[in-house]
Amino acid sequence: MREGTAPLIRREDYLSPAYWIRQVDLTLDLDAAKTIVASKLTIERNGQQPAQPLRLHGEDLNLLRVLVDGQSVSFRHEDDMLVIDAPAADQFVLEIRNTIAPEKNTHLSGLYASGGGLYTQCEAEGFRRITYFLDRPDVMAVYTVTLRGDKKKYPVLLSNGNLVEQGELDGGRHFAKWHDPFPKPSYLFALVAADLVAREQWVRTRGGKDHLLQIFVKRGDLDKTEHAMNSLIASVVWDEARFNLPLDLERFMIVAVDDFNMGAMENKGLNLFNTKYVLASAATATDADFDGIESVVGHEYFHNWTGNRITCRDWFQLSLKEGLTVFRDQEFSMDMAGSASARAVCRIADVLRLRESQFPEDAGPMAHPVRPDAYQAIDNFYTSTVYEKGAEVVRMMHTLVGREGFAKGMSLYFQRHDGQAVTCDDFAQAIADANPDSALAVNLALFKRWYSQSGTPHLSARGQYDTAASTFTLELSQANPVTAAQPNKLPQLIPVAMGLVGRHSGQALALQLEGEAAPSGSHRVLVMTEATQRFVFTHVTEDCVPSLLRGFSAPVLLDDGLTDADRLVLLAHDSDPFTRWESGQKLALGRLLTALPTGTLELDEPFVHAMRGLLRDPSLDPAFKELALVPPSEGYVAEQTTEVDPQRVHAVRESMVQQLAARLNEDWAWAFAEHQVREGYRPVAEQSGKRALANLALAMLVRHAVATGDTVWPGRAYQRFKDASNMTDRLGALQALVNAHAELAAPALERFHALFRHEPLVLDKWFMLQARAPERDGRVFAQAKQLLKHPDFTLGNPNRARSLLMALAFFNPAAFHRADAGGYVFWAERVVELDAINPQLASRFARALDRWRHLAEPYRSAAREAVARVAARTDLSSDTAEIIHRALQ
Ligand code: 0A1
Ligand code: ZN
Repeated sequence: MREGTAPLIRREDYLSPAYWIRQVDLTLDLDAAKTIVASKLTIERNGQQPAQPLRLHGEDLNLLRVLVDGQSVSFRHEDDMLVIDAPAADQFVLEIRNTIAPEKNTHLSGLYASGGGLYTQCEAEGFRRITYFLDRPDVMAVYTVTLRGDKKKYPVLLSNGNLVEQGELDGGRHFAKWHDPFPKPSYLFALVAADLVAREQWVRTRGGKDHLLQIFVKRGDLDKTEHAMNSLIASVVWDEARFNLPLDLERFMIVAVDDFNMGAMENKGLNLFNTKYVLASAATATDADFDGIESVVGHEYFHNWTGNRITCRDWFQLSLKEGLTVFRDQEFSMDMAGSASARAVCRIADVLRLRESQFPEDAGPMAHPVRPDAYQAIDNFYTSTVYEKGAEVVRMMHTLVGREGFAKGMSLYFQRHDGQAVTCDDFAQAIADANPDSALAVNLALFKRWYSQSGTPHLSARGQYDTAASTFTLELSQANPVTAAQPNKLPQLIPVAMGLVGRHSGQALALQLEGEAAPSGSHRVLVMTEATQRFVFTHVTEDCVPSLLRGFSAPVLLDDGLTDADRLVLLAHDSDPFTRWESGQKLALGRLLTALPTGTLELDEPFVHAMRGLLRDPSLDPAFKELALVPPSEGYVAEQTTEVDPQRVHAVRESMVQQLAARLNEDWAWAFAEHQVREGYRPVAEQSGKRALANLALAMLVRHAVATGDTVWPGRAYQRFKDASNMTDRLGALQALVNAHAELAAPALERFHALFRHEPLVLDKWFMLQARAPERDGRVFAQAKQLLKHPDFTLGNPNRARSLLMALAFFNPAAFHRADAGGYVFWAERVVELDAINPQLASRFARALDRWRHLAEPYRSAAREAVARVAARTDLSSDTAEIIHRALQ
């Protein structure tokens, strides 16, 4: 259905529903061509709302029958709603019978077919594509579900909760009946009917109860489920240990499916996962894939409490569950990583993700607060603002009340709201009330501007050391930029974790603020509540460099006013690994930005020396070094400029990488040799750090060799590619060849394809690697266009579509933003093509050009034209129309 002009839904218009649905009894006769849905709903009028007709959501349904208390009633359709006029009683039973066609459902929302099986996706508004319902998260019901289907095609029949009955039916069919005792919103409903096998594991929780964990996959994939199962067990243990939240279900199931719009889905007791976040073996998955599985398995499992037991009152509160659950999965990954240094590496990776996607979002036409005020299509608000910035908001609360205080706040939150559908305000209130003396509680209204104001605050800091007075004065000021739909901004509460590092000694100095009787350690959190504030540190015995925003204590853009010399002090001595890493990034960023106007860059010796020092420093972790030695991405550099010339940014950054490759050539050779993992593959931080640094070193060595006409390192890379015993090394070597445009890249790519042509997730990597290669003379773009026609390419599978389209448009600016506008033509065609198949995916892809205004000419005009061309179409889905029209506003 095309609905480009769907109305705007506003947060301030929230009203509780006119009716509650208390019980749902569903029977589905499953068939890919035509599934019959019989639904029996126990409904109660909500006395708080005036009497009115019952309006149920429905989309793409074929209605057969409606009965109220067993009697036919009159009904009508209004837009997408089924309207039944004033049912007589305050309580009644509504019976509906309708059919749906799963095999025609290419949106992958509702009930759809994938690889011979049937699967559901109901968040946010997919349940209405199965049957008529009050499809909103504050309507919570107890579900009993009977599934009937062909036993050969669908030997496994799953739904939420507990299996209460199963048996045979006539004609080679069978049935299974499931009951979920927990009232839940319709978006958490799920069913699966497919030919699957399961890895199973019993676990005992602290209360002494045994629970069954199951991971269902296609036959042949069982050997790739060990890591997911380990991650699930670790998640169960962690949530109980860290937050006292036990598994509340007799069985917890994960099902992997090839065709899936997102990463995974937390349906109560029956999580559905994109195969990408379940299947892994050393031969087919990289270290990053293993980490991704751990974090997504954790994320979905943690939703069982933060999202399912306590859910959202309305979709504007999405960050209530998503921000909190991302925070929880980030903490989980850090705790799993172990050492302080491995934790810091996790934190840096999280911050990179936030800055690369959320900061640009917050500066463009899609800018919205963590708790949005209005939307046309809710699917468009599963954004990095709601998720990643939302997690930062929770992290700031954690910083302000401390680890113990936060745990207390979480207990209070569950004590107050378990079983309810609530708001972001309810969450913040619980954390504050559990910590009445904290800076959070004292400034709660101010703090909550993080929920209501969009845009990334700019924090600027200037420090001054007074030798005579032995004081260090730090002046902080914030500016909150105007963003889409929010012209007036107020100051926000910004926690600034900081320390002072002695300029000569490199020591962490004791911190004592004016008026304080004694120093309080060498690390503290300054709480900024005004537009400008001054902090005077006394008894400062030495000139010093401020180390600010440690651990990235707030999601802001920091202008620290530091010199290169200051940054070198922090890079060498700061006890906070995040600030240390950031100092190196800022040294590189400064050079890139200075070089942009001319397009030429000549690296200075102090910088090269510092980078060499980092690489050779025996006290640093290899994973940290890898992060520190990769210059800021093209996207991040572009973000720091007002008019982006993507080709210029690319040229300058490439030049920096090339010079680092040349000038540290011997050091890279050393690093490659020193960081080989000799023992068997294990996806642990200690090994993966070495592999990451060795792969970076190899990439640098091959780059330099190709530039100088040397064939030794490309040859070695090819050999390593062939002989690798794990995917991380194999892909690393292949990437080194492809990214350097080495002659051996083509045979290596061919060989890789032949080796893995039956492994869909590995083929995705093959597409992605080619789409993300550094552009040279338009070759990468030409190749990407070619790949569209490859027999293994399809727009029907989201992972495959993403691995080519998103990789090119979001992660390869120089290949995408072409002076001849070829990239934009490609984009417009694909948006339209994809929109007819899968609007959710299309609208995500459409966002690749939502910031066309930020581009320099000639890109800007050409991009605008492409966006306008798509906007002129009258057949866009409401998802895509919303993105396109916002982009032009
Ligand atoms: N709640 C899931 C994400 C998700 C959202 C929407 C989906 O379909 C449109 C699917 C999954 C999570 O946060 O993991
Ligand atoms: Zn989530």
